[in-house]
Amino acid sequence: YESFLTTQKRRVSYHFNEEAARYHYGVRHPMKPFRLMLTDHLVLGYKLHNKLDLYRSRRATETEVREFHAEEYIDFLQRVTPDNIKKFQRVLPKFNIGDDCPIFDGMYDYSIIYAGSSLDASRKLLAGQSDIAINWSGGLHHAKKFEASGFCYVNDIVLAILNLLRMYPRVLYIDIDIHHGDGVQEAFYSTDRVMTLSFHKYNGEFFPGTGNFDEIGTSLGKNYSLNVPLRDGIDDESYVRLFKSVLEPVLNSYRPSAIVLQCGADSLGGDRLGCFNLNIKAHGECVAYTKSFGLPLIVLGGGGYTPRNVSRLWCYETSVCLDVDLETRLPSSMPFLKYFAPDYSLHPNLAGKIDNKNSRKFLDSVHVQVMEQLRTLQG
Ligand code: ZLS
Ligand code: CA
Ligand code: ZN
Repeated sequence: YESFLTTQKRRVSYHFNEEAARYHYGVRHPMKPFRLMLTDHLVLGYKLHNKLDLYRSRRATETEVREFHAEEYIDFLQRVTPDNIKKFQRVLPKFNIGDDCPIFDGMYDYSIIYAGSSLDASRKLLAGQSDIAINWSGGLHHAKKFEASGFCYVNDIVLAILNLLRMYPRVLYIDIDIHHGDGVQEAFYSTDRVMTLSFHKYNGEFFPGTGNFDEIGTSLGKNYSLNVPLRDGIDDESYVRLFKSVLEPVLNSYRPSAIVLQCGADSLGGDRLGCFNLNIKAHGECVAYTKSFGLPLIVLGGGGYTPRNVSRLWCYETSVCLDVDLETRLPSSMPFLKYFAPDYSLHPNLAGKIDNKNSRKFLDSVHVQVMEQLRTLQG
């Protein structure tokens, strides 16, 4: 019966408000919401829309955003604009506004749009109307209660998880963005109702600088925060093996009622900010493996700074959620097709450009450390 459940095709809902793609962080800024439009065109080009429950999501309300964020911070986000920013000069450092998190036109509107889609995704799961709910515009894992951080203003992940906790006793959060999921970890650091598991590049310097093994949680949350720090250049084989070998025991010991998976695309090879060697199929295999346990699942976007590869990845991962195979050759009648030149392929080779600094010995020791923390949890 169980295998019937997991091989059954699952109902997939897709939550998107195309307005999210229209905002600009600034000309030199690596975060390009336009990548969401490219993703949507690929999903449409492959005719995946016909197989999804498509929802144009609504904005998050002020009350919803306040479930996590401080009143003073939200008041500030609502009021500040590029035109009146001078009036706020004194409080900008306090809210961590600067080059990474600039004040651009419609910044608050953009934030409540992507957060609204994650909230819609959580509601769809809670209502039992969807098995897998996707929001590629979400996954902004660095935003804190009192401040913006790393291109993130409102933490849509925390808001969605808080909503899931109304019904589900335990939620597992998995983060495969190349950056540490610090905002989500911090929000649930002292509770055992959310386990956070982030895979990321770590050397103490790489943004945000956190995510070593010793960040395990406090009080009731002790050992419910798991970190998998990695070095430059990790390849498909090692990453997928490590991901599976960690996730299986995590699921068996924690037994979550639902999973939230952040699929940051900056862990792909060839990313403008990243330094891993992953191909699209390997990244997608992590999604497929997570899905194979048959738990209610929210799938979110996140980082990803080479738009042509971000959109290829998230379109492919949409197909993984749907259990449908896609032609490797991209659909020929599609706006923006020129972005995918010269290969026009869903699976260009993205690997091999960066030296792999993760030796077998290092990865084995990473695995051992995570297993030891899990053992403490059961004891
Ligand atoms: O996880 O490394 C940093 C912080 C700095 C260096 C960059 N300067 C601008 C500020 C101080 C220490 N910030 C990172 C943030 C990475 C956020 C990842 C988000 C996510 O993927 C989830 C969505 C960073 N890396 C690269 C940049 N910032 C960056 C590169 C280029 C530019 C242009 C615009 C702005 C200033 C020049 C900028 C930031
Ligand atoms: Ca991560
Ligand atoms: Zn990232």
